[in-house]
Amino acid sequence: MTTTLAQWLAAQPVDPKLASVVASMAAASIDIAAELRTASIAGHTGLAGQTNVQGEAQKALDVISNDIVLKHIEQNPEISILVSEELDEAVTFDNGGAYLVATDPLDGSSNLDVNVTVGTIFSVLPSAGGLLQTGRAQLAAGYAAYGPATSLVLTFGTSVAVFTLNQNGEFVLTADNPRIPEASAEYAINTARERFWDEPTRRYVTENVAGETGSAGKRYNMRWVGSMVADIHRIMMRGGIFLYPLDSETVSKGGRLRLLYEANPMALLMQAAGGRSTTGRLDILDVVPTDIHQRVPVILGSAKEVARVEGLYRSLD
Ligand code: P6P
Repeated sequence: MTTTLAQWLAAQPVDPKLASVVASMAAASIDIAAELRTASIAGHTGLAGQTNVQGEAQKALDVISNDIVLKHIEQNPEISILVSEELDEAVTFDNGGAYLVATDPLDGSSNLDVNVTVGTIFSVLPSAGGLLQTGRAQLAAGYAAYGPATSLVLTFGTSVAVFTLNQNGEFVLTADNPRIPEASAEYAINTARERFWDEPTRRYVTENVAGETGSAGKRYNMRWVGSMVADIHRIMMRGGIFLYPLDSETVSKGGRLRLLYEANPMALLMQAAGGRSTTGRLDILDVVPTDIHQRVPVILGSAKEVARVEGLYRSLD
C-alpha cells in the first residue's frame, strides 16, 4: 500500500501549518523537475546573463527555479520570510506567517549542461527568530534530487523520509527512516584542490588513499559528483562522508558552501538519519550566522568518519 506525501504529512506530529510549508516546497520541486526535463530543448541551460549575490553567472534555470519557488511561497500565508541563494536580500511578506524558508532553488546548476543530478535544498525556521538563527532552530529541512528519479528527502528533525515522484506527478514514500551507517569506506572531496588543503584534510585523505596498507586499515573508494545534492543523497542512502573543508583559497570567504540553505538543512538531515556534521572544529548546527549568505566549511556523513576528521583537527590544530 503506497503512502503519498499528503498522507505522510497528515500523519506527522507537527503543526499542520508547518506541514503546509513542506508541501509548498514539494510542489515547487515538482514544477522545477518538469522544467529540467526539457530545459535543453527550450534552450534554458545557457547563462541568464545575470549574476547572483556571489557574483556567479546565473544560469537561466537558476532564475526560473527561484521564480517557481517564489510563486509557491507567495501562495502560502504561513511563510512570511524567504531567503534564497538567488536573491541578494531576504523577501518578507506581510501575512503574519510563522515560518521562514531558506533555500537554494537549484544547487549544482553548473551540471545541467551535462545532465547530472542537481537539486533544490531548503530549511524551515520560525520567522520570529529572525534571519540569523543557528541550525538547531530548524523546524524542518529537505532536498529534492532531480536525477534518474526525482527524490524528495524530508525531516522534521527526528527521522527522515524519502519520496519518489511517480508517473502521476505525485510523491510516494519509498524509504521510511533510512539510517546512515556509522562506518563507511567512501569519501567525497574535490581532490583537485589538494594544494589548498589544511593538514587535517590532507592527513584524512592520505590515510584513506593508503587504505588497508595504512592507519585507516581498510580500502576506501572516492566519489565526487560536484553536485552537493547528488553526493549527499548517495551518503543518505548508503553512507559515506562529504568534505568541502576550509582551504587556503576559500578561507577568505569562510568556505565554499552556504550555511543557511545548504549546510544547515543537510546537517539536520544527516543528524536525523544517524549521521553527523562539522566544520572541522564545530558542529555545523551550532554555527551562529552573521549573514544570510554566509559560507562555512562542510564535513558531514557517517558518524565515525566525521569523528575521525574532527579528531585530526583536534590533534593537528
Ligand atoms: P567544486 C555546486 O556548484 C556546488 O555549490 C555544490 O553543489 C557542489 O558540492 C560544489 O559546489 C562543487 O564544488 O569546487 O567541486 O566545483
